[in-house]
Amino acid sequence: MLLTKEDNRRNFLRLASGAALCGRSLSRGQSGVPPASPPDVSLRLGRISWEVAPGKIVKTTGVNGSSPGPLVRLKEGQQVTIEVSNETGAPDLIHWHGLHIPSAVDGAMEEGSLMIDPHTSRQYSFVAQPSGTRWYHTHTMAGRDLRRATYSGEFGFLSIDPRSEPGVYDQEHFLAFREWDPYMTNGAEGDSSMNVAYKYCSVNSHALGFGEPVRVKQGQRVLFRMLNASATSHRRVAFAGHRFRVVALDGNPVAAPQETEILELGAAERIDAWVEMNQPGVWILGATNDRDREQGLGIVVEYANQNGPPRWVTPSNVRWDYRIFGSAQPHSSSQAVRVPLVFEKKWAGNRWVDYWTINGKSYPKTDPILVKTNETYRLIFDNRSDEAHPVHLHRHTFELVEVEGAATSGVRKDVVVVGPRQKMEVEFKAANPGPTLFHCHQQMHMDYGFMTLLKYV
Ligand SMILES: [Cu+2]
Repeated sequence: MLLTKEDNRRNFLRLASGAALCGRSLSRGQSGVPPASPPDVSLRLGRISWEVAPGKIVKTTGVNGSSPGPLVRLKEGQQVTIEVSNETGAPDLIHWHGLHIPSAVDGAMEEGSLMIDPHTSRQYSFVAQPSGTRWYHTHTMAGRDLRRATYSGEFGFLSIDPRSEPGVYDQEHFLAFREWDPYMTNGAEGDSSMNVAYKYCSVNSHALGFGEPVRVKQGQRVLFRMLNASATSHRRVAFAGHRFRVVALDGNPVAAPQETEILELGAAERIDAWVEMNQPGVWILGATNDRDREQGLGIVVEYANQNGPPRWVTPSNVRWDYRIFGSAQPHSSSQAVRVPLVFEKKWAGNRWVDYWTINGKSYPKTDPILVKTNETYRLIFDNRSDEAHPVHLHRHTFELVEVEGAATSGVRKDVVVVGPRQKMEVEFKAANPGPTLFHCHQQMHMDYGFMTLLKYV
């Protein structure tokens, strides 16, 4: 999806006119029933196949014939109706990730959103908020069926433009980091539990060097809106010859924008970063891990009038730390109700998938987190496992307030990676009544117990 702002607008308009046609055809034959108002956007889930890399065909399910699906571009505060039709052959539904919307349309069955039966459609109507880089994805369960859930290609960007457009960039590109053709494997280093590996990687729908490059001109400021759309993998990303200026995490502007050499994204995390194009050449923006990059996880950035093979420069080993984007001023919220959440792994046995627990219990037996409207809560994450967990809270935005004992503020997110054996604290205001899912976004962790519900009482 390498589009300039103008292209995006055109793309969105095309989408909207297609949607209107679809809405009319649906009301046909229902005499006596007033036709539903036509949706603003129509998304069709169905089988797709395409050449991700030379000679490598991926077969999966996607949206409107591709993966990622179309960019859905909305205006903050806009009332929108999105129709999703399901031609995947199995019950499905779509979650609008990072939005503050009612449980019934959030797109998680655990919250009460309805499944879309095969060969039927459903409309999701909501007010688009808050502004920022959001995304949509299927929210089904996969278990060991790696054709399902976030292993599939059923996702796309959802970008909500702020009421006041800051737009101080020359180009905007949406980049989704992805893997394809998942398969079950034994974990590494004597760990005999089952895990997931992949055959190919891509940025958007093509492997490194196979799709269209990002074409830039010297002196341009280019905004990259990046998403780790992986079901299970954590990513470190660099742009050879350049540095990123990180301006937003999970779509939310950070207190202290910073220049960085490396970006790190857990599953479902987003980073908005500018790059000043001041190193003419042909370069690779991609995974720092050589094997992942060789499998396709990267994209070529080509300056005008430059040619030759794209260059990669091995970056330093600098550590990723959310706190550099925050303010050192501690968050002043002594009123927050503390909610301790301990994450542990239960080894299930050789060639079995491990179970995950929150405070000793696996979903659906986990204890719900009870909240009162307009009170502030501090979730205290205590990861007692050796794996990182990108934990996600639906329908709310939280603020990081403590990372490994150090206070911070001004970094607002909806997914945060709690590192191995790490402690982290976040706060949020319970201001969106309705059942709310909290879970690890690593699909295999989520499917095997790492989930609970937050309930307004
Ligand atoms: Cu996890």
